[in-house]
Amino acid sequence: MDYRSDIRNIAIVAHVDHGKTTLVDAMLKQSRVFRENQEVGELIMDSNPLEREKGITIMAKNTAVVYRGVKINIIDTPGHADFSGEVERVISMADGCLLLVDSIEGPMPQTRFVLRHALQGGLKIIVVINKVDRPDSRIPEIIRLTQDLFLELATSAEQLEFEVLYASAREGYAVSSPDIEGGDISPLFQCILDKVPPPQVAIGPFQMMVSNLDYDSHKGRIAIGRIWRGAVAPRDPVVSIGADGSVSNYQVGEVLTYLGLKRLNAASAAAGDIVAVTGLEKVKIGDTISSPEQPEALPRIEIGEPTVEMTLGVNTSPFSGREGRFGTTRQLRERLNRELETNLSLRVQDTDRADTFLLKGRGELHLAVLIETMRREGYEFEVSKPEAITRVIDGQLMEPVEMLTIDTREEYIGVLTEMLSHRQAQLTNMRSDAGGSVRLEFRITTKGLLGFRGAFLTATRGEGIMNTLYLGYEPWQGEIISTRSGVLVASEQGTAITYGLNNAQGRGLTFIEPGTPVYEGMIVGLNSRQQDIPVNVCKEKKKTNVRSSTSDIAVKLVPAVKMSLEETLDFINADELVEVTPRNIRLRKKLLTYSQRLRHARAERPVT
Ligand SMILES: Nc1nc2c(ncn2[C@@H]2O[C@H](COP(=O)(O)OP(=O)(O)OP(=O)(O)O)[C@@H](O)[C@H]2O)c(=O)[nH]1
Ligand SMILES: [Mg+2]
Repeated sequence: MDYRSDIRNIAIVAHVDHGKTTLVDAMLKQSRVFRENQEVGELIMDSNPLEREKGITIMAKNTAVVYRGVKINIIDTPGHADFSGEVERVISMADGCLLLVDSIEGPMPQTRFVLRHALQGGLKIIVVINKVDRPDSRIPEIIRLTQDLFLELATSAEQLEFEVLYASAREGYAVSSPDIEGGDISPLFQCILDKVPPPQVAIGPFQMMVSNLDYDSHKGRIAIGRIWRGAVAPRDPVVSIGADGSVSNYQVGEVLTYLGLKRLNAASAAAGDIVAVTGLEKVKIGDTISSPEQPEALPRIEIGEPTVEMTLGVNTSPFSGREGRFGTTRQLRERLNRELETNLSLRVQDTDRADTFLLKGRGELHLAVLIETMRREGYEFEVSKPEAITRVIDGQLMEPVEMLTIDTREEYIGVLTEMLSHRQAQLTNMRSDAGGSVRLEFRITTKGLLGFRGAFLTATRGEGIMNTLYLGYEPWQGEIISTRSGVLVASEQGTAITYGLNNAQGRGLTFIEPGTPVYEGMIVGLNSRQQDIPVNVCKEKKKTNVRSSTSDIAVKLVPAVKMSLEETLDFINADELVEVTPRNIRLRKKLLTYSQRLRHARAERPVT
């Protein structure tokens, strides 16, 4: 074994929003990878449009900077629990990691998840207490909580001795002690050089693990990963070894290395570096690329199992085919298969209906992001309510269980525990401080959590943060009865008008504006009773020759309740669907006509 003292490979991991991507901004800007006066903005690595809109990282990405002649390959990772698969996928490329901990929030559920993975992977960890510029920082307490977390998760005594830096990613500095005035980010670079071990390299024929894929219209498929042994150059003959051990022959096109936001052509690259190679048309994530002389597979990447599923099928609404560019079974299948190549924690299965697929993911957001991406690409389709994935283990029905952590104000404890008791949650821990803030921890089934986020935000009037951590499978705890009331269902096809909507508002809340085209069976509102109510929102006022009063002319409608895609997934019941097109998101009953629904309800009713 040898070392590459000119390289360090690090991953940046943390709970959501603790400042990973902002820290990468500071590292990029201060290592002068940009031209003078070049406008680069903020959250540079969050390059995907949905990432920019949501303000969160969804996909792990590579970049690199050079500090004092040493190249630091940096992997930015997502902190949201639904994208945990991304962390699992890329962590093996790194020898060290920066564990960011927010100086106010402290260690959170996902901090635990990523730290556990990093420790298991044997990574050297540098703790970065971030956002120390904030006046309400609780540094000594956060350090203590972080130490507790290490005590709980460390697999060896050595791992308990970790470096700590204090940083403001946003203001671009890091210091070794909270008493030191902030300057720039160089203490962080220096710490990485000093503490993260340089990559070990094996001597021998070329061997690389593919951890990511990219596409380029000119270059074709690009395989990204770390070289473990030997070296590679353009036009080298190589083989790729697939999951089933099958071997394919290729010739390398280009070899690219990272610098800032660019990928540079290299004459060759050697073990220890993270590179991108072209020319391997069918290679997959997890495959090993190696020299034909010694084709040996590296251990494959292990990704946690999905916990939530929903169906995605061809749009069967009366408006099908009007708004999307792609929507046939074949087009949907092709698109989903393409997604499987990079979205490792996603699963797609056929169902007993040829035009419907079963999608399995790591959470509602994981699936919602895929749906939103497809809709923007011009696809239309329908999806069902997300449900927790049950399994039968040793003859027993099991379901996923999660830890739910809530940070909020004391006054909401009552309403939250009441809501959660209906969702099969058990309070496991409660801590409050003198200022009236409280942290609650619950053990809850994944099915109990589905749809809770919206209710939580309403109940706490935005004064709460909730986070979840997947714990494992436990025996089935029984059905949860839906507490949602019935919906208002359009009884006729046509265009909604003010008069009809005003009538509907007599029965409940409405979801659509006048002028919206509707079809029979489309959900247009929510009522306060248990049953669904059919309403004719296209109904016009009977024409008479006499105007009875001026109030008839200017009916004032209550503004429509608008839901985001994620909210609609939370909202619908098992007998309902969300119709997704590039232009609209509609809710509908699975059975469109009243008589169909009635017949179905009669057939379902137990015989007495
Ligand atoms: N005050 C302050 N705010 C910061 C600092 N670092 C990041 N932020 C803010 O925290 C928010 C989240 O920052 P991101 O860099 O997107 O966090 P992240 O960890 O990459 O988030 P995910 O990738 O979604 O997990 C942004 O609004 C940042 O401006 C800091 O040092 N000080
Ligand atoms: Mg980020």
